[in-house]
Amino acid sequence: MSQNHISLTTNDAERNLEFEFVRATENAALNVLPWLGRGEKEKADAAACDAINGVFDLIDIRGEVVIGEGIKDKAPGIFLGDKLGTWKDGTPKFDIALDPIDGTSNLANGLSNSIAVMAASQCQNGGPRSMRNIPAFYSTKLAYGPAVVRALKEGARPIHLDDPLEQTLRTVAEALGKRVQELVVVTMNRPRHAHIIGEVRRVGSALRLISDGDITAAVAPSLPDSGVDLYFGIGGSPEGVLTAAALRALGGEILLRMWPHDEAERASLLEQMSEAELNRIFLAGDLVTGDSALFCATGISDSSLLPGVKLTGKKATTHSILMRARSRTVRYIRTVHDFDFKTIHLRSVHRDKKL
Ligand code: VTB
Repeated sequence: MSQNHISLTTNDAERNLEFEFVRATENAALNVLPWLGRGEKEKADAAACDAINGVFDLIDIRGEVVIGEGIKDKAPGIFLGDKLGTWKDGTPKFDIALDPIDGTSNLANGLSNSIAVMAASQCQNGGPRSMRNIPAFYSTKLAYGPAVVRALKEGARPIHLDDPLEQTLRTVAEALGKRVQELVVVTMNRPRHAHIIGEVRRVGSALRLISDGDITAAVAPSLPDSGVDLYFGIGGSPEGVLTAAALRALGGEILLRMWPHDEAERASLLEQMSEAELNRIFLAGDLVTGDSALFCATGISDSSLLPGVKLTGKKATTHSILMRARSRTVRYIRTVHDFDFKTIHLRSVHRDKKL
């Protein structure tokens, strides 16, 4: 047991409040169910945001959204700078990152791999941000699990984003005690990934192509039973920061570098930062910097991370994962909600809505 564990007390705000974050993602997952497969991305997103706000309206924290979603999809969302919680004087302060639905298109098409997801970091009033907002729309991301991290610490050949993929696959395979042909690599099915797809196939590792939702994919290699060994691809930058919060708690790693998608974006990023910063490779600890990091997600439709919501008559079962970097405790929470009694708290209705 580390000193860390011993110093935890019941006054630890992060430890007490983490369950409220799960209530929020559960509430979002339940509230978007009517939108599953209905082709209405924006309405689904709005329903998830309403439910997250609805739960936080009851919680005595001062939460500030430092990484939000919505702008990207031009959808209703919870935006950068939004406040979550009651903001009563003296209540604990958190930087919050969230993606009310990661995999909105999947959800709208009734496909698997959608989750409601949040990360938070307890911070000091007026202190520096504890989660870095990466301004590029997309980033290149490579994520692997704790066994690879250990092997690298013990002297395995370092992994670099620009290495030939075959070399990375061999390093990861060796770290995991597998043959490269036994590795499972996940990437999103996009034309921009043609070289990744081609290389993985040429080397002979198994490839799982997903349509959307790369947080589950990038967290999966850090979970023992996910069946995924490596995530590689170009996806959303905010999703990379959320992934980093999870990896801080799981001991995995992400390498992330901004990927301007055209010259105009590149020029606009270079107005905000130097070339060196644009080319910098961020690790999980650079993206989520404080010692406090919590991550939680609730499955909406089935993914490699979590089963989706199961409806049985007037009850629903949700599956969530909740973890904290300080304790590295990972909880899988299976919750049965009884709609005859359950209240779905929403901000939009000043009174609570019963299903
Ligand atoms: C990425 C990925 C997300 O949307 O942002 C993707 O990180 C958008 O990529 O998880 P495209 O522009 O190529 O469609 C998600 O898959 C879902 O928000």
